[in-house]
Amino acid sequence: MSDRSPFETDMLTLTRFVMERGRQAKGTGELTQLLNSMLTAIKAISCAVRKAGIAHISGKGCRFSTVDNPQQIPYQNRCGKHGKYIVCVDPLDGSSNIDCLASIGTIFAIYRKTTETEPCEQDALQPGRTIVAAGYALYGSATLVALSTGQGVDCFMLDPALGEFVLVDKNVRIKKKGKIYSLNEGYAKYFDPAITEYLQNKKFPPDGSAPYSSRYVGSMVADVHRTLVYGGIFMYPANEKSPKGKLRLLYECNPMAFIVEQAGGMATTGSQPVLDVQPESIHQRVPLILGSPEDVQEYLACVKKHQKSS
Ligand code: AFP
Repeated sequence: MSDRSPFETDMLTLTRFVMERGRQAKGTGELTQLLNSMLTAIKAISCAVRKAGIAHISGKGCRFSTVDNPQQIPYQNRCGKHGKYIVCVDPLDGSSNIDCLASIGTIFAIYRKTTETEPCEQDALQPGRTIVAAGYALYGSATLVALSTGQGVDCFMLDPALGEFVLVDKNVRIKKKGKIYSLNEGYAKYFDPAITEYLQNKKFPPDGSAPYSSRYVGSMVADVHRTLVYGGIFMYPANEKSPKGKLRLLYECNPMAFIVEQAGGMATTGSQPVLDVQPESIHQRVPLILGSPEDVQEYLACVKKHQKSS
Protein backbone atom coordinates (compact mmCIF):
# COMPACT_ATOMS: atom_id res chain seq x y z
CA MET A 1 0.00 0.00 0.00
CA SER A 2 1.63 3.25 -1.08
CA ASP A 3 2.36 5.70 1.73
CA ARG A 4 1.50 8.54 -0.66
CA SER A 5 -1.70 10.43 -0.05
CA PRO A 6 -4.37 9.34 -2.56
CA PHE A 7 -4.53 13.00 -3.58
CA GLU A 8 -0.94 12.75 -4.84
CA THR A 9 -1.59 9.99 -7.38
CA ASP A 10 -0.87 11.00 -10.95
CA MET A 11 -4.45 10.49 -12.10
CA LEU A 12 -7.01 11.06 -9.36
CA THR A 13 -10.60 10.50 -10.46
CA LEU A 14 -13.37 12.68 -9.03
CA THR A 15 -15.16 9.58 -7.77
CA ARG A 16 -12.11 8.64 -5.71
CA PHE A 17 -11.50 12.28 -4.67
CA VAL A 18 -15.05 12.50 -3.28
CA MET A 19 -14.73 9.15 -1.51
CA GLU A 20 -11.40 10.20 0.06
CA ARG A 21 -12.90 13.49 1.24
CA GLY A 22 -15.83 11.56 2.71
CA ARG A 23 -13.48 9.09 4.43
CA GLN A 24 -11.42 11.94 5.88
CA ALA A 25 -14.62 13.59 7.15
CA LYS A 26 -15.58 10.28 8.84
CA GLY A 27 -19.11 10.91 7.59
CA THR A 28 -22.01 8.53 6.95
CA GLY A 29 -21.16 8.37 3.23
CA GLU A 30 -24.43 10.10 2.28
CA LEU A 31 -22.75 13.22 0.88
CA THR A 32 -20.30 11.01 -1.04
CA GLN A 33 -23.22 9.05 -2.49
CA LEU A 34 -25.06 12.27 -3.34
CA LEU A 35 -22.02 13.87 -5.03
CA ASN A 36 -21.32 10.74 -7.05
CA SER A 37 -24.98 10.69 -8.12
CA MET A 38 -24.62 14.30 -9.24
CA LEU A 39 -21.53 13.33 -11.27
CA THR A 40 -23.41 10.48 -12.93
CA ALA A 41 -26.19 12.92 -13.91
CA ILE A 42 -23.57 15.38 -15.22
CA LYS A 43 -21.99 12.63 -17.35
CA ALA A 44 -25.46 11.85 -18.74
CA ILE A 45 -26.10 15.52 -19.53
CA SER A 46 -22.65 15.84 -21.12
CA CYS A 47 -23.36 12.83 -23.34
CA ALA A 48 -26.77 14.19 -24.29
CA VAL A 49 -25.45 17.70 -24.99
CA ARG A 50 -22.66 16.36 -27.18
CA LYS A 51 -25.08 14.53 -29.44
CA ALA A 52 -28.03 16.94 -29.13
CA GLY A 53 -27.92 18.09 -32.75
CA ILE A 54 -27.80 14.51 -33.99
CA ALA A 55 -30.13 12.84 -31.57
CA HIS A 56 -32.72 15.64 -31.62
CA ILE A 57 -33.06 15.20 -27.89
CA SER A 58 -34.58 18.66 -27.42
CA GLY A 59 -37.71 16.92 -26.22
CA LYS A 60 -35.83 14.78 -23.73
CA GLY A 61 -34.15 15.89 -20.57
CA CYS A 62 -32.96 14.76 -17.19
CA ARG A 63 -35.37 14.32 -14.31
CA PHE A 64 -34.34 17.57 -12.68
CA SER A 65 -36.26 20.46 -11.31
CA THR A 66 -36.73 23.18 -13.83
CA VAL A 67 -37.03 26.84 -13.05
CA ASP A 68 -40.75 26.90 -13.73
CA ASN A 69 -41.47 23.39 -12.57
CA PRO A 70 -39.48 22.66 -9.39
CA GLN A 71 -39.52 18.95 -8.69
CA GLN A 72 -38.96 17.22 -5.40
CA ILE A 73 -37.14 14.11 -6.49
CA PRO A 74 -38.05 11.51 -3.86
CA TYR A 75 -34.98 9.92 -2.35
CA GLN A 76 -34.64 7.39 0.42
CA ASN A 77 -31.33 6.23 1.82
CA ARG A 78 -30.46 2.66 2.73
CA CYS A 79 -32.48 2.94 5.96
CA GLY A 80 -35.59 3.86 3.99
CA LYS A 81 -35.41 7.41 5.34
CA HIS A 82 -35.27 10.63 3.32
CA GLY A 83 -31.76 12.00 2.88
CA LYS A 84 -30.27 14.67 5.13
CA TYR A 85 -29.27 16.92 2.23
CA ILE A 86 -31.13 19.05 -0.27
CA VAL A 87 -29.74 20.00 -3.68
CA CYS A 88 -30.59 23.23 -5.53
CA VAL A 89 -29.66 22.69 -9.15
CA ASP A 90 -29.89 24.48 -12.48
CA PRO A 91 -29.52 21.46 -14.74
CA LEU A 92 -28.92 23.27 -18.03
CA ASP A 93 -27.90 26.87 -17.53
CA GLY A 94 -27.42 28.89 -20.70
CA SER A 95 -29.88 26.71 -22.59
CA SER A 96 -30.67 29.54 -25.01
CA ASN A 97 -27.13 28.95 -26.33
CA ILE A 98 -27.67 25.28 -27.22
CA ASP A 99 -28.70 25.89 -30.84
CA CYS A 100 -25.53 27.88 -31.59
CA LEU A 101 -23.28 25.35 -29.78
CA ALA A 102 -22.03 27.90 -27.26
CA SER A 103 -20.93 26.47 -23.91
CA ILE A 104 -23.65 25.66 -21.37
CA GLY A 105 -23.51 24.29 -17.88
CA THR A 106 -25.02 22.71 -14.78
CA ILE A 107 -24.84 24.52 -11.43
CA PHE A 108 -25.59 22.95 -8.04
CA ALA A 109 -25.46 23.70 -4.33
CA ILE A 110 -25.92 21.16 -1.54
CA TYR A 111 -27.30 22.16 1.88
CA ARG A 112 -28.15 20.11 4.99
CA LYS A 113 -31.92 19.83 5.41
CA THR A 114 -33.21 21.99 8.26
CA THR A 115 -36.44 20.03 8.70
CA GLU A 116 -37.12 16.42 9.68
CA THR A 117 -39.80 16.11 7.01
CA GLU A 118 -39.63 15.21 3.35
CA PRO A 119 -37.62 17.85 1.40
CA CYS A 120 -39.58 21.08 1.46
CA GLU A 121 -39.19 24.71 0.44
CA GLN A 122 -38.00 25.67 3.93
CA ASP A 123 -35.00 23.35 3.56
CA ALA A 124 -33.88 25.30 0.50
CA LEU A 125 -34.31 28.79 1.96
CA GLN A 126 -30.87 28.92 3.61
CA PRO A 127 -28.13 31.54 3.18
CA GLY A 128 -25.30 30.45 0.92
CA ARG A 129 -22.96 30.49 3.94
CA THR A 130 -24.55 27.15 4.98
CA ILE A 131 -23.63 25.42 1.72
CA VAL A 132 -21.98 22.02 2.33
CA ALA A 133 -20.75 21.57 -1.24
CA ALA A 134 -21.23 23.38 -4.54
CA GLY A 135 -19.99 23.11 -8.06
CA TYR A 136 -20.63 23.48 -11.71
CA ALA A 137 -20.16 21.48 -14.88
CA LEU A 138 -19.09 23.30 -18.03
CA TYR A 139 -20.04 21.62 -21.32
CA GLY A 140 -17.52 23.42 -23.52
CA SER A 141 -14.70 22.20 -25.75
CA ALA A 142 -14.38 19.58 -23.01
CA THR A 143 -16.58 18.77 -20.02
CA LEU A 144 -15.18 20.15 -16.78
CA VAL A 145 -16.42 20.02 -13.18
CA ALA A 146 -15.34 22.61 -10.61
CA LEU A 147 -16.15 21.43 -7.08
CA SER A 148 -15.75 22.75 -3.56
CA THR A 149 -16.68 21.00 -0.31
CA GLY A 150 -15.46 24.01 1.67
CA GLN A 151 -11.74 23.21 1.41
CA GLY A 152 -10.86 25.18 -1.73
CA VAL A 153 -11.80 24.57 -5.37
CA ASP A 154 -10.63 21.66 -7.51
CA CYS A 155 -11.26 21.16 -11.23
CA PHE A 156 -11.74 17.85 -13.00
CA MET A 157 -11.91 17.11 -16.73
CA LEU A 158 -14.05 14.32 -18.18
CA ASP A 159 -11.84 11.80 -19.97
CA PRO A 160 -14.22 10.37 -22.60
CA ALA A 161 -12.03 7.28 -22.98
CA LEU A 162 -12.34 6.48 -19.27
CA GLY A 163 -15.82 7.93 -18.65
CA GLU A 164 -14.28 9.41 -15.51
CA PHE A 165 -13.57 12.95 -14.32
CA VAL A 166 -9.82 13.35 -13.67
CA LEU A 167 -8.21 15.99 -11.41
CA VAL A 168 -6.56 18.65 -13.61
CA ASP A 169 -6.33 21.73 -11.33
CA LYS A 170 -5.97 21.39 -7.56
CA ASN A 171 -6.78 24.22 -5.12
CA VAL A 172 -7.59 26.79 -7.83
CA ARG A 173 -6.97 30.41 -6.75
CA ILE A 174 -8.40 33.43 -8.59
CA LYS A 175 -6.07 36.33 -9.46
CA LYS A 176 -6.26 39.29 -7.07
CA LYS A 177 -6.94 41.54 -10.06
CA GLY A 178 -7.75 40.72 -13.69
CA LYS A 179 -7.99 42.56 -17.01
CA ILE A 180 -11.41 41.38 -18.24
CA TYR A 181 -14.91 42.64 -17.45
CA SER A 182 -17.95 40.57 -18.37
CA LEU A 183 -21.58 41.74 -18.57
CA ASN A 184 -24.33 42.29 -21.12
CA GLU A 185 -23.72 45.90 -22.20
CA GLY A 186 -26.88 45.76 -24.28
CA TYR A 187 -28.62 46.91 -21.11
CA ALA A 188 -26.32 49.97 -20.67
CA LYS A 189 -29.33 52.26 -21.13
CA TYR A 190 -30.78 50.80 -17.92
CA PHE A 191 -27.60 50.65 -15.77
CA ASP A 192 -27.38 52.65 -12.54
CA PRO A 193 -24.71 55.41 -12.25
CA ALA A 194 -22.30 53.21 -10.24
CA ILE A 195 -22.14 50.51 -12.93
CA THR A 196 -21.90 53.15 -15.65
CA GLU A 197 -18.98 54.88 -13.93
CA TYR A 198 -17.26 51.55 -13.19
CA LEU A 199 -17.45 50.51 -16.86
CA GLN A 200 -16.20 53.93 -17.99
CA ASN A 201 -13.15 53.45 -15.75
CA LYS A 202 -12.50 50.01 -17.35
CA LYS A 203 -12.66 51.46 -20.88
CA PHE A 204 -10.84 54.72 -20.15
CA PRO A 205 -8.72 54.04 -17.02
CA PRO A 206 -8.22 57.38 -15.19
CA ASP A 207 -4.60 56.37 -14.40
CA GLY A 208 -3.81 55.97 -18.11
CA SER A 209 -3.31 52.20 -17.78
CA ALA A 210 -4.42 49.82 -20.51
CA PRO A 211 -8.21 49.37 -20.80
CA TYR A 212 -9.79 46.05 -19.82
CA SER A 213 -10.96 43.55 -22.40
CA SER A 214 -14.68 42.75 -22.62
CA ARG A 215 -15.84 39.13 -22.81
CA TYR A 216 -19.43 37.90 -22.51
CA VAL A 217 -20.74 34.47 -23.57
CA GLY A 218 -24.20 34.92 -22.10
CA SER A 219 -23.87 31.54 -20.40
CA MET A 220 -23.11 32.08 -16.72
CA VAL A 221 -21.00 28.95 -16.23
CA ALA A 222 -18.74 29.86 -19.17
CA ASP A 223 -18.40 33.48 -18.04
CA VAL A 224 -17.75 32.59 -14.39
CA HIS A 225 -15.27 29.83 -15.24
CA ARG A 226 -13.29 32.20 -17.49
CA THR A 227 -13.29 34.72 -14.61
CA LEU A 228 -12.04 32.02 -12.21
CA VAL A 229 -9.25 30.98 -14.59
CA TYR A 230 -8.17 34.37 -16.02
CA GLY A 231 -9.31 36.76 -13.29
CA GLY A 232 -11.44 39.88 -13.70
CA ILE A 233 -15.11 40.53 -12.97
CA PHE A 234 -18.47 39.07 -14.02
CA MET A 235 -21.55 41.19 -13.51
CA TYR A 236 -25.28 40.71 -13.82
CA PRO A 237 -26.34 43.84 -11.95
CA ALA A 238 -29.78 45.13 -11.18
CA ASN A 239 -31.04 47.57 -13.79
CA GLU A 240 -34.20 49.55 -14.51
CA LYS A 241 -35.68 46.58 -16.42
CA SER A 242 -34.61 43.94 -13.86
CA PRO A 243 -34.61 45.66 -10.43
CA LYS A 244 -33.30 42.44 -8.82
CA GLY A 245 -31.10 41.36 -11.73
CA LYS A 246 -31.90 38.15 -13.63
CA LEU A 247 -29.89 35.43 -11.90
CA ARG A 248 -31.48 33.16 -9.32
CA LEU A 249 -30.05 33.23 -5.80
CA LEU A 250 -30.45 29.58 -4.78
CA TYR A 251 -29.17 27.71 -7.83
CA GLU A 252 -27.06 30.23 -9.76
CA CYS A 253 -25.69 33.00 -7.52
CA ASN A 254 -25.10 31.10 -4.25
CA PRO A 255 -23.17 28.14 -5.74
CA MET A 256 -21.06 30.44 -7.93
CA ALA A 257 -20.42 32.82 -5.03
CA PHE A 258 -19.38 29.85 -2.85
CA ILE A 259 -16.93 28.62 -5.49
CA VAL A 260 -15.45 32.09 -6.14
CA GLU A 261 -15.03 32.84 -2.42
CA GLN A 262 -13.43 29.42 -1.90
CA ALA A 263 -10.94 30.39 -4.64
CA GLY A 264 -10.08 33.67 -2.87
CA GLY A 265 -12.47 35.91 -4.81
CA MET A 266 -15.49 38.03 -3.83
CA ALA A 267 -19.19 37.88 -4.70
CA THR A 268 -21.60 40.69 -3.85
CA THR A 269 -25.12 41.88 -4.62
CA GLY A 270 -23.72 45.42 -4.47
CA SER A 271 -25.14 45.88 -0.99
CA GLN A 272 -24.01 42.68 0.77
CA PRO A 273 -22.04 39.49 0.16
CA VAL A 274 -24.22 37.10 -1.87
CA LEU A 275 -23.67 34.27 0.63
CA ASP A 276 -25.16 36.39 3.44
CA VAL A 277 -28.52 36.92 1.71
CA GLN A 278 -31.40 35.25 3.58
CA PRO A 279 -33.53 33.72 0.79
CA GLU A 280 -37.26 34.51 0.91
CA SER A 281 -38.43 32.44 -2.06
CA ILE A 282 -37.17 29.54 -4.18
CA HIS A 283 -36.81 31.55 -7.41
CA GLN A 284 -35.60 34.76 -5.81
CA ARG A 285 -33.32 36.85 -8.05
CA VAL A 286 -30.41 38.97 -6.82
CA PRO A 287 -27.89 41.24 -8.54
CA LEU A 288 -24.52 39.47 -8.89
CA ILE A 289 -21.04 40.94 -9.16
CA LEU A 290 -18.20 38.42 -8.60
CA GLY A 291 -14.56 37.81 -9.42
CA SER A 292 -11.08 39.01 -8.46
CA PRO A 293 -11.21 40.75 -5.06
CA GLU A 294 -9.54 43.97 -6.19
CA ASP A 295 -11.90 44.27 -9.17
CA VAL A 296 -15.01 43.69 -7.04
CA GLN A 297 -13.74 46.14 -4.40
CA GLU A 298 -13.22 48.77 -7.11
CA TYR A 299 -16.84 48.29 -8.18
CA LEU A 300 -18.03 48.58 -4.55
CA ALA A 301 -16.09 51.86 -4.25
CA CYS A 302 -18.16 53.21 -7.15
CA VAL A 303 -21.35 52.06 -5.40
CA LYS A 304 -20.28 53.77 -2.15
CA LYS A 305 -19.39 57.01 -3.98
CA HIS A 306 -22.82 57.20 -5.61
CA GLN A 307 -24.61 56.29 -2.39
CA LYS A 308 -22.92 59.29 -0.73
CA SER A 309 -23.82 61.63 -3.60
CA SER A 310 -27.44 60.49 -3.81
P1 AFP B 1 -30.75 31.00 -20.37
O1 AFP B 1 -30.63 29.74 -19.57
O2 AFP B 1 -32.15 31.44 -20.66
O3 AFP B 1 -29.88 30.96 -21.62
O4 AFP B 1 -30.15 32.18 -19.46
C1 AFP B 1 -28.80 32.05 -19.13
C2 AFP B 1 -28.59 32.96 -17.92
O5 AFP B 1 -29.45 32.64 -16.89
C3 AFP B 1 -27.13 32.90 -17.46
O6 AFP B 1 -26.51 31.69 -17.78
C4 AFP B 1 -26.47 34.06 -18.19
O7 AFP B 1 -25.40 34.62 -17.47
C5 AFP B 1 -27.61 35.06 -18.32
O8 AFP B 1 -28.83 34.30 -18.31
C6 AFP B 1 -27.56 35.82 -19.62
O9 AFP B 1 -28.63 36.72 -19.60
P2 AFP B 1 -28.73 37.83 -20.74
O10 AFP B 1 -29.06 37.08 -22.01
O11 AFP B 1 -29.84 38.76 -20.28
O12 AFP B 1 -27.41 38.54 -20.82
